[in-house]
Amino acid sequence: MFEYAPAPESRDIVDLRSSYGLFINGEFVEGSGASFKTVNPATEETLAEVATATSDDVDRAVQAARKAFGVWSALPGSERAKYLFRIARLIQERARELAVLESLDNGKPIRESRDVDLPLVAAHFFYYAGWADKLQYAGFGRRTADGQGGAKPLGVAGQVIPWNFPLLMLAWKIAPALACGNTVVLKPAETTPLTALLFAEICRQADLPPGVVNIVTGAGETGAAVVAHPDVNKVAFTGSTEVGRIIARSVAGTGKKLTLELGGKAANIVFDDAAIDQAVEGIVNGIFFNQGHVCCAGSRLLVQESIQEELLAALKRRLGTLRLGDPLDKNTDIGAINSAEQLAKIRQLSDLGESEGAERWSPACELPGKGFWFPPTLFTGVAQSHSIAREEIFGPVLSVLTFRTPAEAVEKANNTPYGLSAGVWTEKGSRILWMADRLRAGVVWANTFNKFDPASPFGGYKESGYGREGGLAGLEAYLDV
Ligand code: TXE
Repeated sequence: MFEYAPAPESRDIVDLRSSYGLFINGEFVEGSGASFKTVNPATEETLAEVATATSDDVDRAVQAARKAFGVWSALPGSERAKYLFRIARLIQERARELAVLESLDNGKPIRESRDVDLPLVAAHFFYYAGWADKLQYAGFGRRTADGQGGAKPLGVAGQVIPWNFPLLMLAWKIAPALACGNTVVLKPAETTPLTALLFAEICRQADLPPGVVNIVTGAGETGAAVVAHPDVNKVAFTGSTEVGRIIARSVAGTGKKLTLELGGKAANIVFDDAAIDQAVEGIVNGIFFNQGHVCCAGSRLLVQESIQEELLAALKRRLGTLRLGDPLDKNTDIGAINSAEQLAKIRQLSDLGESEGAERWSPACELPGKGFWFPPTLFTGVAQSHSIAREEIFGPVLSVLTFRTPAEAVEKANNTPYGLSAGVWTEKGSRILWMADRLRAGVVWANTFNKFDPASPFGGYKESGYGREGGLAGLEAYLDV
């Protein structure tokens, strides 16, 4: 049978250099630490050598940001907006290049980086550009003579981000910080530094004043140096709960403001009156989007007992149609796992699921010989006490549990130390509101999942962290009122 197969997105669009430096004070400079390799997780080939910033390099970056803060914070909001709009437009102009580079470095399907990540990245810069000259209307203090409102920027923001949405997490952090008049030292994750460095080039292209954005690459020690620097006024972190705890402890008592966006173990709850086909699409999107490397992934499926059989049969049929493979192929649904370490964690937790007594199922699926891959996986017969029902796997692994009543669904959904998101599938509007009131989660999606909008605040309850990113609430994290 003839199958339509469009050519893979060409990697030639990316001007990949063999080595990359740090971006400090508007210049690319060498790092003082030993460089590290960033690899393509789909092939294990080295993409580039990247500089490691030592604490001395971080100090230079913070000093540059401190100096730039005087200039940047004194600009009228309308001027800062112009830069942010310019950056947003440049992101749109260079979107294909950024999307291909993101897929190369991260392993995510090009369909996602091109159609989800990049449009959202640009949207965040447009959205916060729009706020830069309207902060006085955002309710942050009263208007002052300079028209900037009674709220003041905090100073230098130290931002540490993860590898699952490298450019989008950068946008979530940098756009609101800059709109409010702060300057930034950002550390991308060590397995995905490349799009942040291309973003640095875009800052230059936009003529952003030197020092307003600084990018320091390296591993956890570089992140820790950013967090610990005494001249950093605000710390924003997205990553593991474990590192979030370390950061919260190290920041305690320093007067630095802190926002944390940590792990999750979200429940996707399907009631017996839900539109089954629609719910199946939402479940698939909820856990297999971005290989399940999503903090708000719907990694626990709670299905009402009476429709369990029907729903699981439909879900298995759908999983059989997912295509795993080359992230640059436009037909690919599931790309590569980001790193060997993450693959080992997914394998270990999945094996544990089996040994604890849950039943494991995957569709027939050939894995490429090289690179880091894991098939879409379903566990049924999962008890709440099982590790796979409690721990964040951060991979394409779904744990299925059942419930009988709405109250039981709420109880099971909330039975987790996390509280980032949840999904509810039902045709009954009143039930959606009833559930949303009771679910301890920062976001509750109804008859959809993984929907994002720059105007909507995002963030967690409980061990998923504190503070909000996005929307008006996202500005609050970068202002003193
Ligand atoms: O995260 P880390 P890892 C979860 C997910 C995943 C697990 C481990 O469950 O399997 O965490 O991933 C920097 N001070 N999430 O090990 O280590 C690090 O260099 C300052 C959920 O990759 O938290 C990177 O830039 N910074 C999550 C960033 O922190 C430090 C996304 C995140 O890395 C540091 C990622 C330190 N002491 C993983 N140690 C989400 N919420 O979306 C490390 N870093």
